[in-house]
Amino acid sequence: MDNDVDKFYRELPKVELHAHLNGSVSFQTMEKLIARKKHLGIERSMTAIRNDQRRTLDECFQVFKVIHQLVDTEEDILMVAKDVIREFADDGVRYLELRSTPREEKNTGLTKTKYVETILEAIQQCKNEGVDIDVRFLVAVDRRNGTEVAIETVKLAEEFMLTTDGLVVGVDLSGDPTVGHGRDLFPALEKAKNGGLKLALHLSEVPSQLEESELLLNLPPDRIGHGTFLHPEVGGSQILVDKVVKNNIPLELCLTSNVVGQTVPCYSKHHFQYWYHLGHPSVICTDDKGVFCTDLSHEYQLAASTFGLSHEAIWKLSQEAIDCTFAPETLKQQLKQKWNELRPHVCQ
Ligand code: 6MZ
Repeated sequence: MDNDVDKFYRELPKVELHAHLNGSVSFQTMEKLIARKKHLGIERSMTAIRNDQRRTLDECFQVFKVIHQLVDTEEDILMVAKDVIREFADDGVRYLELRSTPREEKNTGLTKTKYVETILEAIQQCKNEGVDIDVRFLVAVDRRNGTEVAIETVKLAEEFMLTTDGLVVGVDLSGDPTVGHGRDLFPALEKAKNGGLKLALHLSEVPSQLEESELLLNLPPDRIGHGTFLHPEVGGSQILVDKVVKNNIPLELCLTSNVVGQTVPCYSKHHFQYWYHLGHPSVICTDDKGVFCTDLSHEYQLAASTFGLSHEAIWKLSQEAIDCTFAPETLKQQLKQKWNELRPHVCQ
């Protein structure tokens, strides 16, 4: 990670809305996992991509497979989730929506229910330990696994939403965008929405998903992950943009991830520019801070330096992200108050 981040961005209170748990595992945590599982022969270089390197999206997805080998017990998940939450808090993140794909591992006896329970336990433990961050959880549907798994995952999310006093707030749709089609997942996502779960969907992360994006926008989702190829200038369409704007659906934008994964050619051509200038709600996020060797302060600084944004504009961006969260209204108000209290110190 680039430690060369100005004090302003570190101290800026931040909201993180797009963070995949296993993609967010830091160097330090990875060392602990590798030491626990020496027999796997996994080296550090196989679990992260330096942010000055470039990879195909497919190569990025190979990295997740390696990380999943290292994180396959309840003990691992508890450690990883607690470390990730503490690291976001240390980086000035005051509200975090973490997402992860429930996995079962026959070898270790891990079940999907236990997987989610363990992450919720990590959130609770961090809270009890006084870590200064509010955390909510999104249950991830991996698009590669098709209709039945999607329905099963949504059921799991619904059960947890009803029993966890608001910790589970929604469902994410993610996974390799070149595999599977949204039409097969539509019924599950619709069921989630009707059941009161919020929807954060990866949309148009790669080109040629126009038809899928148009279909999924009819749900409509509550937030969009990436949305890289929605607008006409990159092969998307005005119809898609109009739908997003009409429904006021915030975008979760991850600069480093998109440039390293080469879905965007360079920082200055990132679609943040397009949506920000439309005045559309756009939230800066990390995606996979461990894999892409970044953190949220760095991403804000990157947005500022690339697009010439003042501290005032960055403050506004971070504050407006509060309204894009899936937090209840009372918590949104508390967060806004926290931002107001911190402002004189951060913007002095
Ligand atoms: C789509 C992504 C992603 O769920 O095991 N994931 N899905 N696009 C991306 N852009 C780079 N980055 C991560 O975290 C890892 C999983 O998150 C999804 C993939 O399904 C990946 O396997 P969890 O915690």
